[in-house]
Amino acid sequence: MRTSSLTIGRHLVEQERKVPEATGDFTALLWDLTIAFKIINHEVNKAGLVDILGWTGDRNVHGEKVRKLDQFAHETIFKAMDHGGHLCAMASEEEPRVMLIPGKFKKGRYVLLFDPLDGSSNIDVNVSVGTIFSILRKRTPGPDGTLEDCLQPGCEQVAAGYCVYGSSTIMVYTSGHGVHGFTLDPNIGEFLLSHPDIRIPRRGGTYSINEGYSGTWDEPTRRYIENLKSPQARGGKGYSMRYVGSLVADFHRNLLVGGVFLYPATYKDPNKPKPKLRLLYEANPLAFVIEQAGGKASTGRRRILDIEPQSLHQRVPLVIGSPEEVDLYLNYASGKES
Ligand code: AHM
Ligand code: MG
Repeated sequence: MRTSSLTIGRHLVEQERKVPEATGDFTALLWDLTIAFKIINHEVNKAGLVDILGWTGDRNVHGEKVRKLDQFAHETIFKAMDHGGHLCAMASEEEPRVMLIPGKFKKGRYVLLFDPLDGSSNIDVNVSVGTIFSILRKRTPGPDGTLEDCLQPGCEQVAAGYCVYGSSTIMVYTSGHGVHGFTLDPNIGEFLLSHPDIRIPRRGGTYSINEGYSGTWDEPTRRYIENLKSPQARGGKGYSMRYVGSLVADFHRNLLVGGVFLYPATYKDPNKPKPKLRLLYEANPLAFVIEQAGGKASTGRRRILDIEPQSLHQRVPLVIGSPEEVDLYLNYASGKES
C-alpha cells in the first residue's frame, strides 16, 4: 500500500513557496538531479544482464580502478545537469579537475559536487550502492565556476543528500529545513515522500567500522571500540556491528535507527595517518544531512562542516551518527575517557 502520494516534484515546489525570494532555479536543479538518479537506478538494476559490470581499464584521480558503472553514473549526472542553466561548474570524485559547463549552455549560480557511485566495489556482488551530492552557491564573479567556488566549507552548502540504489531506491535530501526521504515507486516512476522530517535517535545500538583495520587504528579509536564491545556497554544492552562497505548504505541505516559510522585515519606508518573518505563528495554532504536530522559529524578533532577545504579530493577521518554516540567518541579522542 502506498503511504504517500506526495511526489518529490510537488514537495520541492511547496518548499520553494516558503522562500519568497526563490526564483525556481534551485527547485529545477534538484528536479534534474532526480532524473539522473532514475537513469542510474535503471542501469544499476540491469547490472548482470548487460555488459556493465567490471572495469573500464582506467584508474581515477585516487589511483583506484574505475568500474564501468562508476563511469556511467559520472557521465549520466554530468549530462543531466550541464544544460539546465542552474550550474556554473561541477566536480566529481571520478574527475581530477573542476568541470565547467560547456560554452553552448547557459551558466547558473550553483555548483554541484558529487560522488557518482559510492560503494562501487560492491556493485558486482549486488550490495547497495548510491550517489552522494552537495550543492553550493557560486561566490566568485564571472559566469564560470572556479576551484574557489568548489572549496567552500560544508556549512556553506545550500543542499545535500544521496540516493541509495538498494532493495528499494530512496533519495534523502536537506536544503537546511529538515531531512526528507523519497522512495522510488517503480510502477509510476516517481519518487514519493516516504520519510518526512527524519530525526536520528540520540543514541543507537549499532556501530559501523571496518574492523579488519583495527591493527592500524590510533589508541583512542581502539579503546572506544573495545568499550562498545564490552558486555556492560549501553547499560548492558551492548552494540551490534554492521558494516556493508557502502558508506551511503551504512549511513542510511544509522540515520533511520540510530548508531555511529566511523572511518578513522589508518596508521600503517605511525607518522602517516591515512584517511580515506573525501571531504567534498562524502563527508560534507552527509554531515549536512546528519546535523539537520539532529546528529553530529566530526573528524574526531573538529566538526566536519567547519573545515576549510584545501583541495578538491581532500580526505578526512569521519565519525558520524547519533549525537551521543559521536560525543562518546570525542571523549575518547580528547582523552576525557580512556
Ligand atoms: P568509493 O566512493 O570509491 O566507493 O569509496 C568509498 C567507500 C565507502 O562507500 C565505504 O564506506 C568505504 O569506501 C569502504 O572502504 P573499506 O573497504 O576500506 O572499508
Ligand atoms: Mg564514495
